[in-house]
Amino acid sequence: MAKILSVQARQILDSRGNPTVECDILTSAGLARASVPSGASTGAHEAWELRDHAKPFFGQSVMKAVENINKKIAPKIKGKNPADQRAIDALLLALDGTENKQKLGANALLAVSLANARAAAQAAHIPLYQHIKDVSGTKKITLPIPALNIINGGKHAGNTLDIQEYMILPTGAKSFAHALQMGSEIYHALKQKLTADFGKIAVNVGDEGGFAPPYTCVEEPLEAISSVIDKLGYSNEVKLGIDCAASTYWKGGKYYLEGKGMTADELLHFYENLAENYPLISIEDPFMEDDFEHFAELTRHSELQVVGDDLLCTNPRRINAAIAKRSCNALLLKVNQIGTLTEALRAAALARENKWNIMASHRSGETEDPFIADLSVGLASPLIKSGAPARGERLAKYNQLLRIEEETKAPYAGKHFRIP
Ligand code: 2PG
Ligand code: MG
Repeated sequence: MAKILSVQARQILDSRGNPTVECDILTSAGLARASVPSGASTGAHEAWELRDHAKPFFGQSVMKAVENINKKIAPKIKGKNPADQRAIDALLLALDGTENKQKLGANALLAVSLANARAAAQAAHIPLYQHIKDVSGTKKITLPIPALNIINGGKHAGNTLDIQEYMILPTGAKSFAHALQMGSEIYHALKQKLTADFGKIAVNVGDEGGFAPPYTCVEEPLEAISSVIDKLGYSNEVKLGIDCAASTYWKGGKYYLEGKGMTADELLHFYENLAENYPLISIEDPFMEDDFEHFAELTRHSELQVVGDDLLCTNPRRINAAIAKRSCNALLLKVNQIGTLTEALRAAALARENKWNIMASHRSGETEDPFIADLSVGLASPLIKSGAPARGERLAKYNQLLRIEEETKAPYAGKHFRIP
């Protein structure tokens, strides 16, 4: 039996240059390391990200969370067997003792929880995705469809687009490698089109590696991306998705798109029109984070995959509320929204039991840790989103999926993809 010999956390920087937490767990089987991502369009109901609010890094340093790991968590988990993820996570939750992880910080808890999963896999001499498959009881692993975010707006870019993410979903690819190839070709063809249309200023990128062109209208990116897909002959294989992150354009009871205020009912109509005019199959956070009712209306009235991100916050309690109200048909799974792997797996299990789709997800502030790649395979989640097919912290996940596909020859989820 492997034992945890030592736990050492430190502050590192994420892809936006902001501090975040990394944790090393040493066992007799070796060193296991994990780091924690951070969002910009964060949901109000996410677990607590502990920041120091002191002078260094303009308040963003995470030395308290680091200290919580090194001084409070480390002595309690030393000597434990990492194989029992539930027991380790239960201990972390008990040490914190608050509903939203406010005492020790969800960033502290998650760094330990994820590093522990790696330590457990190492000790068992199995890959991380295999360990996650075993812990979550997945029957058969698959390689996920990548939802590649190729145009950035909202809080992730310095342009005036209201919609945060425009994604391409190569559902008709033959394999994950083929999906990534098509995604990369579309990305580069779009770069050429944007350069031709606006000059090279338009191909600067946003936080997730997608271009941030000077479009102002919601439809323009859909038009541009569709035309590139058509030109490359991929219109049967590649569909579109958007993440509205609608809480960011909801002010005083109205939704503001392109400067015009809309009621929720008008907005619903607007989305239905988009779905009629473009090959859109997936829409995330179409309404503000507490509007379970309009989410439900869109799910009922459209054939779209309606994904709950800020609505659900990977929180089993909120997922249960959404199930009862039939608010969506897909879960965006972000481990740092909830704070431990066990709770994230519980969220995924709830989604699965209710026949929802699952999209494993990065955050806009990322590290080079590819954990979510293994997570998506171990859970056989039909989808993963990790930004554009460009920038190292985004590719860390997609490249890990290439390796896993080569190693396992597991089937690509696109073949059986359907909208619930
Ligand atoms: C989202 C995410 C990731 P952020 O809204 O889905 O793309 O953004 O991490 O800023 O919340
Ligand atoms: Mg989102």
